[in-house]
Amino acid sequence: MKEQLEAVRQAALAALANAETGEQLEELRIRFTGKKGELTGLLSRMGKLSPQERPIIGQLANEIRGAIETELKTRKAALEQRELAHRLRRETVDVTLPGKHRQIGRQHPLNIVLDEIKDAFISMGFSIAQGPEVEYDYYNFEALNIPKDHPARDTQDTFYFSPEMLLRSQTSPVQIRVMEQTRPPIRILAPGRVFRIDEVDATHSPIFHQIEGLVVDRGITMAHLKGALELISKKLFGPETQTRIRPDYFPFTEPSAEISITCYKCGGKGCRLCKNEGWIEIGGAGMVNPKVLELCGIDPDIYSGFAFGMGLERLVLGRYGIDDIRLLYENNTKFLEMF
Ligand code: 2NL
Repeated sequence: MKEQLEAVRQAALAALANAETGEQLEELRIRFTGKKGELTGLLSRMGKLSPQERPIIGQLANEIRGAIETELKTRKAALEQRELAHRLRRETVDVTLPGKHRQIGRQHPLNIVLDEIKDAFISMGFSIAQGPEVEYDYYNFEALNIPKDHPARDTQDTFYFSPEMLLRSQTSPVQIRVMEQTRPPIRILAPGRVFRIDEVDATHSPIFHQIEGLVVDRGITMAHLKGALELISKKLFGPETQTRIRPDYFPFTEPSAEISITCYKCGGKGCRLCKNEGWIEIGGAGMVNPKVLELCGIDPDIYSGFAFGMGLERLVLGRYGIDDIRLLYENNTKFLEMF
């Protein structure tokens, strides 16, 4: 029995010395000192021993159990220590390595200018209005006093889905919808994508952006229109900028005007950009045609309004001196990084 116990001690200590993982240690613990382990197995046969031998063997068995348990603990601590050292080495941060370059996106020039315009109008009490890009012929033309046989329809080559439905060719339908649904006072800015059949070239794209504005209240006059345009022009192009309105024609406004500002390149002296005019046209405007107000359920005897429309791309091209509209849609990062 004594030899058998010693054999267990030898086997256990040798196996423990070779154990490489926590799981292996746990297996060995069960195998040698567990309830059904080798040591317990031997001790269960102690009943067969003589009364003289029993205490001696019992003491030896306890000593061996103690030795195995101590070795288990020592080995476990050593393995944990080794694992920790390993992890520390593996997770060391080399603070001398160069940082990873992350390319950060930036705002598109169309959005830079659009945000400035929105902010300027919001500061004058306007709200931003939106509407569908797929529109009814009624909202895009009819309600704007452009009847089916009106010449204005020839000049606007529109994408039609059916005789009733189309891709909006301006953002005016957004404002028609607002006028139908709200009672004055109305002060809205309607920026958005619009669509016209056009060949792509340096100055044309079938998809582009328009910004329209509308104010309807009692006593609104052309002076309010001029004031709003002056303010936005100075904010966008600098405090020296002057604004000019001259007669024009749109079916949805009466009277109608074209809007120009002093050339932001030469300041009005005349240069290549403004074709020696000193002025650059930025859009059109006018007093909302009383027929349009009436169609929207607003009494033109009580209310009047002004409206204007500008092309966003033209403003952006001029502002940054970009000579090709296609650059705005290609999303070439070398180009976009310049803003
Ligand atoms: C331009 C000219 C303009 C409007 C748009 C408008 C909208 C409603 C009623 C009356 Cl709901 N008018 N919009 C008025 C005058 C001119 O746009 O050259 N746009 C690029």
